[in-house]
Amino acid sequence: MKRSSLLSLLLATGALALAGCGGDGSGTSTGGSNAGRAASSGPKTTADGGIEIAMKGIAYSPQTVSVRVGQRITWVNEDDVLHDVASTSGDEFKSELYPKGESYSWTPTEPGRISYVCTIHPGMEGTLDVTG
Ligand SMILES: [Cu+2]
Repeated sequence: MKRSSLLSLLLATGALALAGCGGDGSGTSTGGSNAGRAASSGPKTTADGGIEIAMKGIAYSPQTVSVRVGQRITWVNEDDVLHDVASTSGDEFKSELYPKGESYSWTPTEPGRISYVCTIHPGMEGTLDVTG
């Protein structure tokens, strides 16, 4: 069992390197393979009224989310690599790195704008607009 977790770590590292090579788009190229995915279609709502943000393709989806104070936010890792969430301005939160299929939840307690990042993927950033 030790061996298979080492293998998945190696795979994750390889995927990360690939993503690093391809992920340099500056936003508005029309020929890009995943252009058009930038438009957010609104976050998923969970059964208890919380909000779900996917970590997919080395990005948060949707990238910017409006939430209310007290509304639980859950980040679900759908990638084959580890991700985390760590706020860089505004209210503070930080998760551990976690693998595909796992999630981290945090509930804002005050209004404000929060910027957050994945600490191992430069450019993987998100914003929460918390309203009272
Ligand atoms: Cu990440």
